[in-house]
Amino acid sequence: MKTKRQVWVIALLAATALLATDCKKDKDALPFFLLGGDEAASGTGTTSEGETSSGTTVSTTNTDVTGEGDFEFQTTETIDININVTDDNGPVAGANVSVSDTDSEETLYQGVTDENGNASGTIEVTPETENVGVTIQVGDETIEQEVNTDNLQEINRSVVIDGTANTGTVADSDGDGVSDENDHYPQDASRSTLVLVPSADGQVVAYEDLYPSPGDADFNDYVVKVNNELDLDSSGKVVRIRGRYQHIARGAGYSHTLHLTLPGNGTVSRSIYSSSGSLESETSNQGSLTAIEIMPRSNTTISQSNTGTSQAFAAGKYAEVEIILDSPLARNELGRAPFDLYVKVINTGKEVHFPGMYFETDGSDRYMDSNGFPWALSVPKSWSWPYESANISDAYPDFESWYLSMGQENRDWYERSVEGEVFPYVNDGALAAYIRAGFKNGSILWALLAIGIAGLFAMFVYREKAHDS
Ligand SMILES: [Ca+2]
Ligand SMILES: [Ca+2]
Ligand SMILES: [Ca+2]
Repeated sequence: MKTKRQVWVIALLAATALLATDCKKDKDALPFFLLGGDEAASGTGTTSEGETSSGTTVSTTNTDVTGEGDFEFQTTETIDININVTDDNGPVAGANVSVSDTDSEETLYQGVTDENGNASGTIEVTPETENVGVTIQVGDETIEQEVNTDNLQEINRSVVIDGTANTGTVADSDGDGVSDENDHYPQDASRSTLVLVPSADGQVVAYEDLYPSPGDADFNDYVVKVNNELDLDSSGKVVRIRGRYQHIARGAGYSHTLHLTLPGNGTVSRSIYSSSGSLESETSNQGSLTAIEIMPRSNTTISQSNTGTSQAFAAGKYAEVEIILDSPLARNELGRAPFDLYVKVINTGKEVHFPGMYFETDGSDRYMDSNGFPWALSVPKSWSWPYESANISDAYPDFESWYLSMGQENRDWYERSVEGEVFPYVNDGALAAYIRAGFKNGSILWALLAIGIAGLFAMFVYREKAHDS
């Protein structure tokens, strides 16, 4: 019996270990060989040979740049893209370059090479995105490369096609250079690509409102669920920005308005809806994109705080905003989603922004306290904020190591909360999405398989035991 019991214990341990290894993109957990691109950081690059979909030889010089990015408490990262395509005749114009998440298959960037054979832009990824696929389409030939995003700053690839690239003719109804097949707006030459930032699941943005005094760090004073999408033109520049902003918690005595500042000028259309979806107001303005009001006073946009232990979640009002830019903007001029989204505290007259945007004359960050702590935080997908007065470090045990390591450790800290410390916002929809993502990357499948094996062993041991007695 002793040996069988040992086998049973090993099976249970194996199952537990498999269940515990669902911590994606924790850089310490990555084997060394996946941390590619180190040699590229020297600037000399590495060249490798490959083939297009139809067997033409292609050589790619890789000068990708890796390193730690600026830490701005925003959990997502931006990566610049620079692709150059040439063949025996020199630069190849009109090649379609796209970048997508290899797991979710969401499009992160698309642009067409110019007369110098260059396509450039910026992508934004959450800790969920481990690898991106770079696809270059020239006529009916396709070149595909997969890149690991860990600590990646830039994807720089020079692609040389052997012989003459067949640019062929493809259907392009609006003539913007992006084929109908790849064009999200096939009848609109000003737009080609739709990108959901930081991903299709949006993000939760939380503010502390006692600035410049440190707050109680419960990150529930003003909480908003944000979904942003961008329209890119055929060169990969941003031409429109849309956002849906829903007020979801107000654990505060103060009242606030929510604002957005973007570079340049444009036309802003805003609709405000009740929590049940009936249209309450519609406005449209043309001009500077500084201090756009996204949501009116917070004491009128939600019916309860959603921070008390006896409350069930009740959603607040939401705004749908579309901004049509007067001139296209490079994606990296916008920064990370939700961009410069901030609250204005009516009672104190102070604004509360993310760190990394505004600096004092001595170079210090206006929105980072002396302990390196922020007043604003953004988390991908759904997130349950702490109950009133519950410190975020107590509610999320890995939060502290994440911020003390400047975002290098426990990048998925927000997925592990302490029961009884956080308000139950994460709903069935978000959980179902998480399980679907788990099935897609196989981690949940493996865990279920392990539970199954452990169960079989348990049954076996039980039957043996029954047999023995
Ligand atoms: Ca087109
Ligand atoms: Ca188009
Ligand atoms: Ca609070």
